[in-house]
Amino acid sequence: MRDLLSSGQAEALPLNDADLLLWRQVDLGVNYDQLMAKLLDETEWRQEQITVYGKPYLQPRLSAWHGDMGYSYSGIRLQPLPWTPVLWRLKQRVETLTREQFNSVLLNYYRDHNDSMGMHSDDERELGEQPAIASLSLGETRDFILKHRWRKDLKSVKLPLDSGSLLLMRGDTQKNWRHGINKLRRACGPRMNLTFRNIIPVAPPKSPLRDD
Ligand SMILES: O=C(O)CCC(=O)C(=O)O
Ligand SMILES: [Mn+2]
Repeated sequence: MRDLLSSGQAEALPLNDADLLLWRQVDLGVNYDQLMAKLLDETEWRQEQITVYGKPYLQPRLSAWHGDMGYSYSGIRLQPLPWTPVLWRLKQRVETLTREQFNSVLLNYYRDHNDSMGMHSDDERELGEQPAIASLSLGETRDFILKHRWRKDLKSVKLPLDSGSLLLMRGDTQKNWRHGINKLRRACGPRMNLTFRNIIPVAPPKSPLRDD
C-alpha cells in the first residue's frame, strides 16, 4: 500500500472499516472515449433477469462477463465469454497498477440516467474473504454511493467516478460497506464500468441426499 501511494498515482480514501485506493486518471495508452466506443461496439451486451426476494426483474443496465471463470449472483449464473485483446490489455494494465491478480471482468453499461445498480456488497463466496476488486470507469461521471452495513453513525458517502478513474476496493470493504449507483433525475450520457475480479473455485454445497 505504501508503495502504491508513494508512486504518487494512487490516493487512499479515508473511510472507516474500508480499504479504498483511487487513481483519478489512469494511463491506459488510449483515449478514454475511443476505448469506450470500441468496447461498446465489440461487447455482446445482455440485459440479465435477476431474482430479488423471489421476484424476477430485468437489470436496469446492460452487462457482459468475460474471463476464465463462471460467476453467480442474485440467482443468475454467468458463463464467461473469452478475453478479447482489448480486455486482456486492460486487465494487464490494471494488474500492474494495483499489484493484484484478476481472472475475470464484469462490464456494466449505464445507457442513461435511468440505468442504475442497487446497493450491494460483492461478498459472494467465490470472491474469497477479502476480495480485491478494481473498478475502471469510462464516460459520464456518476456518483458511487457507499453505505455502511450496520453503523448508523457513519454517513453515506458519494464518490464521483470520472472517466479514466480506477477504484480499488480491498480488505474488509465488502464485509462492512454496500455500494451502488443511483438513477438520476436529470438526463445524462452513457457510462461504462469494468470491475476486475478474482474468482476462486469453490466446491458446491454437498447434497443432503448423498452420503459421501
Ligand atoms: O458501476 C459501478 O461503478 C459499480 C459496479 C459494481 O458495483 C459492480 O459491478 O459490482
Ligand atoms: Mn459491486
